[in-house]
Amino acid sequence: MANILVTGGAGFIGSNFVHYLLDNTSHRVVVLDKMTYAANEKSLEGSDPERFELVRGDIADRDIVNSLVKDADAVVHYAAESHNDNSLSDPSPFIHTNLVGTFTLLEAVRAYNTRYHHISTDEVFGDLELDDPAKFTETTPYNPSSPYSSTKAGSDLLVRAWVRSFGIDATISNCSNNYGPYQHIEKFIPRQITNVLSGITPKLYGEGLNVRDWIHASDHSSAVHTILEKGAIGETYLIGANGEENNITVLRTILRLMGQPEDAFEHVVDRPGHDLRYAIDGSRLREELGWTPQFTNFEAGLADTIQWYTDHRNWWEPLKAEVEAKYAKAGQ
Ligand code: NAD
Ligand code: TDX
Repeated sequence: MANILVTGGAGFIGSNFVHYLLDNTSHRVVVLDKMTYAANEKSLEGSDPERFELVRGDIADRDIVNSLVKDADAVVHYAAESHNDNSLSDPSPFIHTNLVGTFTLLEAVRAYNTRYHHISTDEVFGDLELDDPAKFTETTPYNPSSPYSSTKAGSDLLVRAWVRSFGIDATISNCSNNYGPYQHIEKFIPRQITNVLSGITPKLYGEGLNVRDWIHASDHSSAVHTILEKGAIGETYLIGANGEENNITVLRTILRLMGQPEDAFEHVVDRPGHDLRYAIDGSRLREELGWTPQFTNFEAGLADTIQWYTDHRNWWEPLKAEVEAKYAKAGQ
């Protein structure tokens, strides 16, 4: 049994990972989370208090970070400002959390010689053309587009430098777009599901031809756990499940699964600088570490996710009016 410190464990992917660890290992889990607008304490309800603790605090706060890292056997770093649209309206929290926060954690794991796994995104590579057959690999050059993705790219480069200069025990993973339970309703899939459930017309940016490579959050968790246990120190692994779909197809599928006409949506103002396509070549993780995803049928995963939001109105309904008011101001 080990003590695992999970930053950002009250957010979407972090809370899925906490449930994964509690259900599949005997580890003790401490979550450090600032409880921003993106966090939800309800996402961690039911966690065994003998093996789980939630600490409210900022990853850029050196004292709290040092006190928790000192007692941890490993740190898995999910905490971030994560939404591209927010980074376009105010980049400053992205600099603070994604860059200064990551720096603070790196200094702590360096001081206490602690195993560190860094969670990142495929958006650090920029985007691919729609008609380009290429996919991102571990050697694709960094070319981020937005304030969000540039701060994630910067945080990855800090980790690489701390490995090279100070010899910290770190691994990095870059994952594609996640979907599943506990995702904030500002994001594409849960926004549209909860729009339908609230009687609001779903909103598609531009023509909706942009492609995202979808993976279920539960598969992301099993991949991170595999890397934590078997990954080579200093290495980067891309995580993906061959889930490429364009946005209009995803939206039509959601509408069909929810018993609505497939054209019951409206086109709204496009995202400035909108990345065209992301696609992950995840063969290294599969071949070297033997990981495979469980959710290989995207439509079945979407149906489960629709069911989860239908069954958990009390989780998202209090947030809905504020999220939609913010989008309405931007014409989205
Ligand atoms: P999220 O926005 O749902 O959750 C982020 C969590 O971090 C929240 O609980 C928030 O309170 C916490 N947090 C923010 N600032 C903090 C700070 N200064 N100190 C402590 N806690 C803080 O994000 P998510 O979608 O779950 O993403 C988690 C991680 O996964 C991020 O690093 C993100 O870049 C990465 N990622 C996300 C996706 C995706 O599709 N959502 C894909 C690949 C990688
Ligand atoms: O209402 C919407 N309508 C719409 O068409 C919203 C919110 C989004 N979109 C489009 C924009 C994107 O092409 O859907 C696609 C997905 O949008 P988001 O859910 O905002 O995700 P994305 O910008 O692709 O980034 C996500 O995946 C990579 C996560 O938010 C990041 O944290 C992660 O790094």
